[in-house]
Amino acid sequence: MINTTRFLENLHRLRSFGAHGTGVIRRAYSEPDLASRDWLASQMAAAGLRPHFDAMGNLFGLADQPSLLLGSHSDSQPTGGWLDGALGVIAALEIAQTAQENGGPAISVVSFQDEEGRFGVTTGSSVWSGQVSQEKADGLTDSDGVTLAEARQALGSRAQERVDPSQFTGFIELHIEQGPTLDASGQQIGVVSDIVGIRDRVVTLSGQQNHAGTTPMALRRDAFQGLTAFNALLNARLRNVVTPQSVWTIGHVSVSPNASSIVPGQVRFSMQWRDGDPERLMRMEKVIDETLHEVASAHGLEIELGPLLGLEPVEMDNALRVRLETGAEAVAPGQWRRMPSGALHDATNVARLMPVAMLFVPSIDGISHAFEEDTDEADLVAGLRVLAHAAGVGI
Ligand code: HGY
Ligand code: MN
Ligand code: MN
Repeated sequence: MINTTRFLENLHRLRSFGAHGTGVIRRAYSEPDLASRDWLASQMAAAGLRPHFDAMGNLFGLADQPSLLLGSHSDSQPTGGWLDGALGVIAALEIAQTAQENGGPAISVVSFQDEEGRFGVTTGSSVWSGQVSQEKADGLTDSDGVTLAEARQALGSRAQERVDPSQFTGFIELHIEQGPTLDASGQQIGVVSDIVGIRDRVVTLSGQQNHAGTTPMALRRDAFQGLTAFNALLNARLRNVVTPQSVWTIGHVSVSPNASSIVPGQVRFSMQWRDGDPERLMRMEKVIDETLHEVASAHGLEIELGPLLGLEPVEMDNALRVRLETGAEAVAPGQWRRMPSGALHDATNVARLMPVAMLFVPSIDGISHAFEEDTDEADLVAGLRVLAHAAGVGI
């Protein structure tokens, strides 16, 4: 029998690593991230699985025969919520533990590393799936200029060889929705139809740092003014090529030298956009590039573009999705829907290797990537039960 008390206790235990108010600060490779992974490894061993870290720090709990793989990630955003990723990992652990107690079926568990993109986009599963080579990923930097190669040295002797994906028959990821749809409709479960695609790159605009009192406005090459002009123009122009599902975000900005009496000489910012249609992603890219060049020329700025990172939209596997839908109807009759995912997930990368499917539970007020992120306990347990159904583990 699924033990919901043990499941909720373990979810709160994982929350204690890097706890910050109601949320967590557990960036990939940080001390709380590695401490939580060591704890997870001990829990995997207690569930009869063989814990195994690969060179990226992806942590697998391996069954000793071919198995379904369940899980998600346990790293967090710089200021993250307690359920993003954690729910899928702890639910997987509970189902593996129950399967061990029931004498089967074989279930393996994973917590991928750096899903939250300290170094890019879903970095750990990108490397495991072959989407990005280890060598290329190692050159990626975080917003402080630390390379992935440097950061992953913190794994020390944990790091071992790549896990062979051919031992897994499929992958199912339980996650919070992170948006408003289920909460607003009062439904308990979302069965994912497809996951949107994403593009993400760092842009640097460079002008001339100068005195804020003596430099006439007309002579300035102010990088921050360039960024604000770019943002306003981009918002106006993208509206011609997008749908209500398209999103774009400038989420990280670093102004240099960031002093009140200095005309900013440089601004470095993240430019991210997402959509379910690969062609629209390309059209958005074209608008972004043209607008950048136009603004740079008008403000006397130089442009430097970081590598364009991205993942294509993917559809979920039909057979696994139907297993989740059958489970959803059993656990929450009439209280579930099929829906796309606007958030990125490791499942996108894993789909290169095996059939994948995902399910969501509601996020209260649709809030995520924030300390306030939360989900009703009844919904957390409903998600666990649907996952158990789909995995064929007695509930
Ligand atoms: O940003 C995302 O969609 C994911 O939470 N990493
Ligand atoms: Mn997540
Ligand atoms: Mn996230």
